[in-house]
Amino acid sequence: MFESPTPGANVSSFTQEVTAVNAAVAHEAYTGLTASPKTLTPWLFYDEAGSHLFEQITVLPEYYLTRTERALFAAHADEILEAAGGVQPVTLAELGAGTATKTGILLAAAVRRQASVLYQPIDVSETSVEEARENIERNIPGVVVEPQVANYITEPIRIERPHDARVLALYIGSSIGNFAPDEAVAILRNLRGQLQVGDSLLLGTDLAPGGTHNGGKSVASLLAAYDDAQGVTAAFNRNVLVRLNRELGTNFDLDRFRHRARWNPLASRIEMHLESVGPQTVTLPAGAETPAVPMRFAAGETIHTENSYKFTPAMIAAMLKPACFATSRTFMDAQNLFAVTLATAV
Ligand code: AVJ
Repeated sequence: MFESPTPGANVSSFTQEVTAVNAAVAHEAYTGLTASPKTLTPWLFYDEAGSHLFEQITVLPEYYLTRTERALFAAHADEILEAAGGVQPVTLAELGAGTATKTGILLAAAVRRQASVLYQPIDVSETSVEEARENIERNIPGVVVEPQVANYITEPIRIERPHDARVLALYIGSSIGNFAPDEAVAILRNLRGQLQVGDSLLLGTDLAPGGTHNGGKSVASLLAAYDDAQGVTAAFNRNVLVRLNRELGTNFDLDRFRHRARWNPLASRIEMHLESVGPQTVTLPAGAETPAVPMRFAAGETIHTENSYKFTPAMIAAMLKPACFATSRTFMDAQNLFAVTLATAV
């Protein structure tokens, strides 16, 4: 899904990076939009405007995920660090760190236990990890930040281990929810390859509605989190079309695609779609190696833009086990909306 393009030779690294991103966007759009059913991959959401819209989503009243996870970190940070480190110092490494806003709670707990903490944020976005470095180093003295720019899906990652330290790897924010079960296991296995027996993983997952583990979440409230009253999530979803219009020269008419959030109970996931309001044709212009393609949409036909998997405790265990992790503690809020699982590499 996250295939990395081969950048051309003899270009500056800036041009090379921009060219590589453009090629990846073109590749994803071409393959996804000529497939049946039509799909786009969720990483396409996160251009500058989309990243800003996502930040707005995290503070919406309907979007309980971010604030619930943050409260779990605040309540259990010391216990998490104690379990991960024991008598040893810890280093924290984070997949998909972004700007690392929630991680500060855990890093603050780590510097209470040891004089200096190495924090290794790993993210595809260089600007995000640089922002993370500035925020963290300014606000939490004692933390040394070593950012790594890498796509952890397609590229190898490298986690450094200062002498005697335990690694506490973070994969939080329900980021793993964007991936199908087999892809999720592959990501955790890749991470596990950098860890030693006894190191830890802290995994943040959104919980499924219903079920015995869950009292407080209805399908209706889950759907509201992905179709908010202010329309921020709708704008976030449609922004992918804005991006394709700008970067690839497609001619999507934004008024003719509706935001749809659906609960798929069999797959245990929220699906986001963009639904064509009537029959229409959109042109995907010719690319370097692809001809111009007319994309025909029937009335009601959708582009499937995102999956957001919702987990039961059994699903979390089933994902960790084949990646050689064993659950040591699970933290949930009083309403069982969100789970933070601390697992040990075995
Ligand atoms: C960033 C993948 C965790 O699935 O909740 C928010 C993205 N999509 N609203 C999620 C998202 C629509 C978010 N993740």
